[in-house]
Amino acid sequence: MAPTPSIWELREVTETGSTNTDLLQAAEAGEIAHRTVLRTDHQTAGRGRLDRRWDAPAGTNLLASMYLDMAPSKAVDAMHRVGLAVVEAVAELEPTDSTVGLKWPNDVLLHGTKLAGVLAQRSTTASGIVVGFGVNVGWAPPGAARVHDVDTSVTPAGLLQRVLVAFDALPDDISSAYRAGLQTLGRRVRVELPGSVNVFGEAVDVDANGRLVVRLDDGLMRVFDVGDVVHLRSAS
Ligand code: BT5
Repeated sequence: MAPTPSIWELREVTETGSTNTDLLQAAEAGEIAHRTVLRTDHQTAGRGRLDRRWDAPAGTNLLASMYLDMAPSKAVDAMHRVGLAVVEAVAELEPTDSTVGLKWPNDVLLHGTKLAGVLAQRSTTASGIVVGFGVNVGWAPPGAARVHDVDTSVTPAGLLQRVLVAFDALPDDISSAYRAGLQTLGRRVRVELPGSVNVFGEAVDVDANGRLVVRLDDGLMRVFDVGDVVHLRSAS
């Protein structure tokens, strides 16, 4: 029988390579159920997008992944849900929640700097989606934010509970919530593309597939499904 929506199967380990990799392997071995969450205190090979690294000293930050047994076409929706859940969980801590938001495609920003990253991965052999999230709680690298900047009482395990509750409280259709939380819209941006190509313009929309629509400086409208965005000054 499928678990009821409020049930998460929570697994915790002291150290591992990457919680995303672990859940992908478990999915491929048929060993996990929908809504399994793995949290660790330390990753020795934490992954970002495009094979970049995700760093955190042992015991300082929230490092977790969830396995969702849903169609691959839902991967973008699932990734957006996790980003929004982190935004909601952190906004609850702060009196001025407008300072927490998203940068396309799915970074969580606190006071304009990166607080959390989300990495969605699909197995080539198993069904379902793994969505990992790293939230800086007690430590952040230079130029990034951490939850302890606004609330020093938060623990990684406590924040995970808040994120899961916020995830379950999201509506079925999150498109308007995602757009409302996306601080990229209306901003002048630099989009850094693979191959060290940069383009400049105004981020005007997100389409139904989660792609960013940018009006480039030459007036051309272009959509991006990959790339790193840098927020420049406000476009207005
Ligand atoms: C991300 O990638 O932002 C996705 C990060 C997902 C991490 C979680 S942790 C649990 C789960 N298991 C994993 O193995 N991964 C997921 P990206 O947008 O590519 O950002 C990576 C870049 O952010 C790096 O190249 C660094 O420049 C920077 N970075 C690394 N660690 C950081 C941190 N703790 N805070 C802010 N920036 C960081």
